[in-house]
Amino acid sequence: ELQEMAQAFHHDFQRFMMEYQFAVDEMLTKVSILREEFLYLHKYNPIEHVSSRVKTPESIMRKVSKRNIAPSLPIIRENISDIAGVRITCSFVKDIYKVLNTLTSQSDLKVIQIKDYIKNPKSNGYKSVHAIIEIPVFLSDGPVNVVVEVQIRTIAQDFWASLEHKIFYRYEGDVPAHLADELAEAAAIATTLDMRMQRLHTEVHGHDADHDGASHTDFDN
Ligand code: 0O2
Repeated sequence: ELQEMAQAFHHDFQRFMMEYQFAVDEMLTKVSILREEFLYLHKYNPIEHVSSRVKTPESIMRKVSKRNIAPSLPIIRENISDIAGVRITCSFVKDIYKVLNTLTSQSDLKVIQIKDYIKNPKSNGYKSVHAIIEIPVFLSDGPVNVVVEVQIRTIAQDFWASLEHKIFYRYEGDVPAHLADELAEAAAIATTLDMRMQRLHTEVHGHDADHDGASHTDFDN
């Protein structure tokens, strides 16, 4: 009987993890279509890089224990929104909102929450836009809605976040004050760099490169 229970649990867990992987695959297809279409319409690519991951069971359990929630699959599904993650890196801040708006207006997606850490940076200096999105995945016995966290950031914000993440883990969350200060300063420099790069880009390409999504003339031609 115990073995049967273990088998059933194993089956449920495998299926749980697979659903998140499929959701990532679906989202990656959407992002790749957007990227190619943008390039075709505007001869310009707003997406620099795309990466993805499904959280490991260890990392999921770490969050479960940190949040003090019950380690059951339905409760985890309900409470942890970044099991499936897609990260989109853009050259310019304007492109972040362009990509965000195009993606979140797709009719098969349901936007659960937008966390705009560019408008409201975290106290450590972290900047990115997070979109918590529900995407349907079609399995043999019907569709399931799966939550994916899409993080959209500039190259400079990504550079900063990856170093901060390493430092944060190195000190197990207790970053020494002088490092925290330097990180905050580096975040401010990254913001200045993003503004300068955007200004240069606009000066060279004009506001052509700024319009939101596809203009009507693009479709009419
Ligand atoms: P990993 O290794 O990327 O999976 P919480 O996750 O509890 O801090 P919340 O509200 O549950 O916060 O989720 P939120 O704000 O959407 O953040 C989830 C993910 O965003 C994190 O996942 C990071 O990837 C990224 N993130 C958020 N804040 C920071 C930050 O201050 N610095 C860096 N470098 N990344 C951040 P994980 O699970 O922490 O890590």
